[in-house]
Amino acid sequence: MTDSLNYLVVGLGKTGQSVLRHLARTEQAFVAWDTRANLPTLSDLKQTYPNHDFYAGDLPASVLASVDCIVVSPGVPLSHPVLQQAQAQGIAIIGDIDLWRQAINAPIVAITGSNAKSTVTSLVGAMAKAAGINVAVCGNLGTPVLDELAAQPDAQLWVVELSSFQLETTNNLNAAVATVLNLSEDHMDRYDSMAQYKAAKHRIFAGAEHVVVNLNDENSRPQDSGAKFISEFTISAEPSSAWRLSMLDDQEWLYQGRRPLMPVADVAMSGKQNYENALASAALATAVGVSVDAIKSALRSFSGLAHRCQNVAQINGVSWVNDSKGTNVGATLAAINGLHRGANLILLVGGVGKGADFSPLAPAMAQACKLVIGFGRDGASIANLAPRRYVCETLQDAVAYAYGQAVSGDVVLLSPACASFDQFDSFEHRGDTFVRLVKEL
Ligand code: UMA
Repeated sequence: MTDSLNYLVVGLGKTGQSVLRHLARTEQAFVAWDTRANLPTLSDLKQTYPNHDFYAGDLPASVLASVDCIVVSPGVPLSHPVLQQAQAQGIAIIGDIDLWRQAINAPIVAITGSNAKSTVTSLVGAMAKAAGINVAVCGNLGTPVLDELAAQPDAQLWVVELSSFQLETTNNLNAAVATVLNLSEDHMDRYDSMAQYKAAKHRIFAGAEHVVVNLNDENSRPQDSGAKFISEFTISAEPSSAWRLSMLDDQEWLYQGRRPLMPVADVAMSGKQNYENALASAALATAVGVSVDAIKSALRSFSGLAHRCQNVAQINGVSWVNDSKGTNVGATLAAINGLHRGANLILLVGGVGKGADFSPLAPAMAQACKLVIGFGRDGASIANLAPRRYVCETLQDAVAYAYGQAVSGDVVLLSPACASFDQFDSFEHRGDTFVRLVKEL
């Protein structure tokens, strides 16, 4: 299939390279550009696509004149002067999500939020799999959608995690069901305001048939989505129409409205934030016809994702927990609230703060943490908000100091509230380093 457009692919990381593969597979014309002058993959890319032009660093002014459509990677801000100029010239700007959307017909479960979106995406995928559905699970959590399309052209259902960056360039997603799980400050180095960040997230509702709303976060509700169906979830017992948590025979249960689903003790993941994730996932899966039995079976076996409140080790009665994916204030708050029993946490924070306001962490740190250890670029500015604190350079220093301070019953929690790029390649690299340091203790 060829639509005779001439594409400019901007950003040549995971997404950009998946776009190149897709355009090559579908025999479309493209040139490609990365703003990084010393792009290490440039010569490999030129070899793989010898008939296409590649640019690194500055883009020659003549290139835009021959381009019909620009496919932008999520990490490239639309405020980039070249993209602004392209917009002024009327050149269409899209992302990989639009290209993928044009190529598929199967229903989409679309998930965004500031936190827990990878867990919910994976859990909904596990529920669909348990129902015997041929499901594709991809997006911001790892595999670019166009790579997954190549791997699973016959998928019967798409469960996709979308970031605000991806949603900025996504038009008319028309999902079968869509949700904004929650909203808290993140990426304030990219957005001028929370309103702008929220507006990007809410693009997920465009054309959605069904929306799933978090009753504990008003920012989760679409303004006027035009959706035919709305499901609601809450970690409270009311209202009785919602997916909710309530008591039954002295035990806490997940409820679908008035119908008891299963005791939380049978859910493989623990912690209140994970029961909330279970309710959101069940609501989403139900919206696309997944059976109650399949939902329950997945909840009994899905034990969570690496780097998200993952139990790493128990040493002399001290639990060590890796929440390296806690890259913003909301995620770290959820981890603190889910894990503390009194003031038994030793919290490790720091890295690249992305311009965030850390003050919402102060009450939780005062109440739940016996000690807050700051490391990396912005570690001190977070630790200084805590009454009991220690500031050091590296994660290694932080782990060693925590080891010296912890006593039986304590939980040492790495939940940095920051991105990792000052000292690590990625949150996975940071989490893996933490796991290695803990194993070496
Ligand atoms: N680049 C430019 N100019 C710029 C910025 C970047 O040319 O101004 C180039 C870089 O030099 C690099 C490439 O773009 O070569 C990187 O592209 P990218 O930053 O869009 O990242 P990808 O490798 O394509 O990965 C993206 C997501 N990353 C971001 O949104 C920053 C990945 O999410 C996602 O897994 C992947 O697509 C597949 O869909 C990561 C992430 O941190 C996990 N997401 C953020 C989050 O979850 O908070 C949004």
